[in-house]
Amino acid sequence: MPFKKSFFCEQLSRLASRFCLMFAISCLIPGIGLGQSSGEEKPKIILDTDMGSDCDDVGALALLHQYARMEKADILGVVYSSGKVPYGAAIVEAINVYYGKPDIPVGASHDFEFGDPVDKMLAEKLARDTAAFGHTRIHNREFTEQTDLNRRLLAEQEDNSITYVTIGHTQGLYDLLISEPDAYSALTGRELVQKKVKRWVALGALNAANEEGHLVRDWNFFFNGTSSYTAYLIQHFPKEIYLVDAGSKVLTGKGLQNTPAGNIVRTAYRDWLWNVEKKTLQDQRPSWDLAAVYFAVEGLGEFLKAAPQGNLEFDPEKGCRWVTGGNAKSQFFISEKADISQSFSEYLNALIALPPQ
Ligand SMILES: [Ca+2]
Repeated sequence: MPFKKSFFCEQLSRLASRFCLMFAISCLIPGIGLGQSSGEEKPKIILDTDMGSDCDDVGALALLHQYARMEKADILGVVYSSGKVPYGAAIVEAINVYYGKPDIPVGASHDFEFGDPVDKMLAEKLARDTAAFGHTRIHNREFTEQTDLNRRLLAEQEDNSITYVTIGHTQGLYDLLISEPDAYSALTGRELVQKKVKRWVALGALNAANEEGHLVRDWNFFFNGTSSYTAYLIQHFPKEIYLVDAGSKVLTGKGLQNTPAGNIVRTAYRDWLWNVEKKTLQDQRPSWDLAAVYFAVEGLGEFLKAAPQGNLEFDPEKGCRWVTGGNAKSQFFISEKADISQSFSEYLNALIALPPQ
């Protein structure tokens, strides 16, 4: 029975290599750094995304699912805080289905005038393809309104326990912060955040710690009408803020090449790469949002470092910059260590290539 024997050997070899990869990755995860302390429980995360505008959000959610699978993080919920392309929440649901977690709460912006107007990764096409990806909802309006979901999630959690991660616009978190008491909580948004949120991790303020002290404007904090919301948050957010400036030279995509054709993460990467840059998975692309999720779960780990103590100077019109000095310890600026782009890229590619369950 040569066929059966070789088939069995192939399966065994495949399982062994998967086990080795998982083992190698769990050994690689250093676990603790700035943002987490030794003995601290795994982070409970709300992920606030603008996927559709870009696809590294898709990789970031895939990465977060793998952390959850390894019991390194809990996913409390995901918020899609864009409305002009009202199909990102469906992609979130499809990714959750792929990873065997269809019941993770998903909220969405019901403001259809806000966000990036360009659907760069064919989000509408993917959202409508429920037959391929197994999700059930298509349009943002079919999902819980984002502030309703955020307030419910916060009200349900223990005090000082939530890591709120923005890898897109800042309007969703702003809306939460200025929200009024409701059926979920008698607290205002500010009181609720003060009580329940532990830290805000933001992919934003890219290159703000430049040596020349130039004011800079990055996509998440300044574009698509976000700068006034960001300015309010930088000034009024009542808990620690971690600004992550990492991932621009950390390329991902290759790791998805051998994942199943039904993997929506692979499909979204492939479509974005081709539509925007006429490139393929082999060519890869930057990984800003994955770097933010990495920091939210692992802290500084092997690849990141913290800038000297300071705070973010923020002008909604002119830009922002990291100003070193002062005694305030509520804001932190996180960037890449030198010469880690290749190893960070391999690390992230290996994680997002892992099977869903
Ligand atoms: Ca994003």
